[in-house]
Amino acid sequence: MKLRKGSHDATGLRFGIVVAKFNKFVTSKLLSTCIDGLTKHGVKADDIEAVRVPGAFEIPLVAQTLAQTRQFHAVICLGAVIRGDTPHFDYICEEVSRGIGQASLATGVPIIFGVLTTNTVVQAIERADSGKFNRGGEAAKSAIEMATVMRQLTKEALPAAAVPPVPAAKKRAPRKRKA
Ligand code: INI
Repeated sequence: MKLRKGSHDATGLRFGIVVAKFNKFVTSKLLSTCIDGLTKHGVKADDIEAVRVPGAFEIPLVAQTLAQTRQFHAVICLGAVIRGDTPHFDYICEEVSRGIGQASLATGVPIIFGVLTTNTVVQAIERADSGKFNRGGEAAKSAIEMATVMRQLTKEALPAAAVPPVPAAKKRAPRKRKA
């Protein structure tokens, strides 16, 4: 059996980051700890490109656009959605999680879900704190692991000639109409 796994050596890899401005007191912490996490594992500052968007709802479109440029080995999404008194929270959470997943599958580029969805401000602060949950640093680690495992899998893809061709559909003779 061959067990595949990513490594934590990110030397030479390039990362895109999408970060929401909404709840900036949390997302700026997520961003700085994420960048620390990447550089700690060998990523050069020049190989990181960050894009700010208004809120979490806007993350998927920019993440997908970054992925489509094929310039990044992985894209990391950072945001903080904090529950309020209305159902707004549920709409944003549903859209951002679905959108990120869909963008990753559509582009084949790992897109990491570093968006906090919490019931309280305190929970969000704790999760962004590098001394506690450190979700920004965790997102960086997941991105490196996914980028390195995907690189292995795609490098070892069979050449096109080795893949059996899909049989062409047989053409039917047109039916004769009854007079
Ligand atoms: N955006 C967030 O990133 N977090 C939130 O908690 C939030 N709340 O609670 O409203 C939020 N709203 C803004 C939203 O993401 C969009 O930017 C806005 O609706 C414009 O499309």
